[in-house]
Amino acid sequence: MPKAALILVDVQYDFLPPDGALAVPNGREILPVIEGLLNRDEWDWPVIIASQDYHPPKHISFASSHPPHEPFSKPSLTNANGEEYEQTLWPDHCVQGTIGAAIEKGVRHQIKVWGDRVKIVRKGSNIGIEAYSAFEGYLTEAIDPAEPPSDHEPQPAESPLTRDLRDNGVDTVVIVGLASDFCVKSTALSAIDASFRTILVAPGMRGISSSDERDAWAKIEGLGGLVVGKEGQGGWE
Ligand code: VGL
Ligand code: ZN
Repeated sequence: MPKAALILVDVQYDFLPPDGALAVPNGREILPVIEGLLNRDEWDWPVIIASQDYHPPKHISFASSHPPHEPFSKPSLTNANGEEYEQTLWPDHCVQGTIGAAIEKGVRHQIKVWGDRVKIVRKGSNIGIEAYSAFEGYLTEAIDPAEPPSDHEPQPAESPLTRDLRDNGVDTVVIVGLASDFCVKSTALSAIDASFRTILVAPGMRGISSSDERDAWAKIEGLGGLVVGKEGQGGWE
């Protein structure tokens, strides 16, 4: 029997309309899909991971940290090793300790029912490093947005999430969340790279750009991942 973990990527107020700082179009439409996946009578997840984009103020991905660059521009920046790379700049979002960084309340309440099967993964907490994938984050028990920010350690070579999933005998991950073209995509690519059987539930995600969402799905499928429920095909249950 496959043992599948559910990964809820960044279902946080700043990615949700109407008020999110980086609201993903139609992002709220994923909430009932997630509610269905969290229905204990139908599913029995041994592990549920909820990731949280969790930036300090003045994070490197914020346009406000690079005047005069504007949000959604893609300037080339220089990393700590002196190499140039392209960084998409965002409005300030998911700042540690703010409501925008909090996981949406309904999801928070629904996952609580699963007790210690649930773990939170926080990422993007290093001020100088962008981190889209949940596999780049660190595990925490904290779920309340009022929790003080954690001053996390540098990451070990193996992703803490990979290790935790393997320790729990997980071989398959089912991924939903926001945004399909950034953090969901990156999380799926990490999962494939770490040899997990990787399944994306299309109705449970939305992209910042729907054409980029399509490209992301094609890339993931090309690497052996599965995207179920595209174009209202249904049948993913
Ligand atoms: C995300 C842009 C910046 C995401 C996070 O969750 O997809 N996108 N930070
Ligand atoms: Zn971010």
